[in-house]
Amino acid sequence: MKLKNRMLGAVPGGILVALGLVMSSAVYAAGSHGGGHHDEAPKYGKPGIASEATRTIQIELGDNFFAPEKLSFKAGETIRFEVVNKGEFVHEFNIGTQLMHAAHQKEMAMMMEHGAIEVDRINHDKMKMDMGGGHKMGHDDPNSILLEPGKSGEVIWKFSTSGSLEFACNLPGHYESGMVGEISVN
Ligand SMILES: [Cu+2]
Repeated sequence: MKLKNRMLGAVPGGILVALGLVMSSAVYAAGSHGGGHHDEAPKYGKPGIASEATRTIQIELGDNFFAPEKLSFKAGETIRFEVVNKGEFVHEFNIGTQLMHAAHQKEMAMMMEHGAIEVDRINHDKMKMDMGGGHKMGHDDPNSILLEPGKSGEVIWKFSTSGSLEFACNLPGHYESGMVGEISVN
């Protein structure tokens, strides 16, 4: 609703929104969204099945940190992450490679520009906005969870191959200010 008003009412706002849409289409076309995830998939595992989880790990999200900051798993292990946001800002827990996080940071910045994610809340209506080509603004990736303050959720992940990964929060500025941790898979 707000967005519609902005586009109709304020010309500069409308131009900014239009630019944002063009930029996001370019990102999708370059394959740094869906394509990128799939290309990197063998490096980082795949969504796990709850009944196969061998361990439950609790992850606390704060402003702006993770506790714990280091995780270590065996290749082939399925882990259930219980994630709770104890901070006052929206945070995410996202498992991936550095490259994937860098790509996701651009998407998160775009979501904030459009008001789909605010500093302390998620705007679920704007998350449903169609960005063209069937891509919704908000996407439900199985390797991540986005949480408002006080909320909790889970990620079930199977770590298939050995190597090093990162868990990160890709909201603007959070990764840089310390919301990144190490995952070593042996
Ligand atoms: Cu964060």
